[in-house]
Amino acid sequence: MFSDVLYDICHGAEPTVDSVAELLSTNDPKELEQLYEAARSKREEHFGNTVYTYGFVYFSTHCKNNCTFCYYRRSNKDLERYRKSKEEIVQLAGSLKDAGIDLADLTMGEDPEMYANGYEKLLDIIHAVKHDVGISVMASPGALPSDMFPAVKEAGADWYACYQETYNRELFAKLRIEQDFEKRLDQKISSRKAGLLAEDGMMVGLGESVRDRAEAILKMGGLGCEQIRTMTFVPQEGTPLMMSGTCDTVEELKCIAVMRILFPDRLIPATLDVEGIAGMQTRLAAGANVVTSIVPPHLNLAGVAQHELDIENGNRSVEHVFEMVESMGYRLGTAADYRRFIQDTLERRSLS
Ligand code: SAM
Ligand code: MD0
Ligand code: SF4
Repeated sequence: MFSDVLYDICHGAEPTVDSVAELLSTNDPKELEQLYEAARSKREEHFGNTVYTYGFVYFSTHCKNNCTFCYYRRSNKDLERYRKSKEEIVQLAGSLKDAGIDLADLTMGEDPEMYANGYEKLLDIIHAVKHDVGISVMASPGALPSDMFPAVKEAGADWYACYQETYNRELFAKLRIEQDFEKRLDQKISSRKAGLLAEDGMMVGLGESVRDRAEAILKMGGLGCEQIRTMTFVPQEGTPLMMSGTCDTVEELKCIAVMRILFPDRLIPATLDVEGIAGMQTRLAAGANVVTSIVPPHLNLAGVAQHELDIENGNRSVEHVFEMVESMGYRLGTAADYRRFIQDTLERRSLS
């Protein structure tokens, strides 16, 4: 029974793929509300009503990979790609910091130009944003050789993000074609060994089963990743999966809630990159505690899953997001709070 399983898991029973799948399978409105309520109460215990905010800086949309779900895959010739200069990136990150954003997520496709000469440009950009701007930094540059992580840390990154998308190896092979499951998995382990915090993520709506979702949640949390996420797949023009149907975002909300209940002390994003600003409230109500993919308007920056939605109209702007978060009764965590969270998390990790 759903409510027994929920009660047991909330009170410390060891979760299994079966019990997690049971929680993810409900569509009963009353049970869904119980699930979200339980997630909110776990969040409250660990984070109070504080919500952190991340700015998204997609600084190069060039990519050598060909992931079937992604708009920026190399075979998609329908888009104009861009690559921002270090100066532009520093300026962008500076404006995010001045506006009160807690972290700059420096994201790129697997751009060979950034990888050249021992990842020189990438490291230089991370260094400049951390040291010239002074904002917390997440690096999302794709899969790196494992001996690069000390250099990424040294350059000034706090986080390294690399999403497995699924822990079903057959499905992985169809999505992240020509990429190595083990190598991507090891990114989380090697980056944490080098002293970085790590983020893992799963996509929902790409043909995975409910058990696959349960397994991914258990794996991502089990690796110790300090931030875990889920995003609903948004079909992209010019890609092989363009015509695939869309998945109801309630599936993503259930995953958010279950992640929060199982791993209450982790950061969990409410992304603006799937449903824009309209989707923020439901994700926070399901237990998320970080708003990600805030993108300033008029700077020609793209999102990933929604490359345009709510950007130019300013709905993904800092001001708009802050106003809405506060009107929902949350407290915006300051950059100093956020740095303390990072510090405390690293200290706790070195003690354990
Ligand atoms: N290129 C790097 C990589 O793949 O690791 C970093 C950025 S990648 C663009 C960020 C993530 O966005 C992917 O790992 C995937 O989870 C998500 N994403 C990409 N396309 C998506 C889509 N169409 N719908 C939903 N999420 C998507
Ligand atoms: C987001 N669009 O936060 C971004 C992206 C990459 N680290 C994150 C998927 O939703
Ligand atoms: Fe490239 Fe990342 Fe898109 Fe894959 S998900 S095609 S690696 S930008």
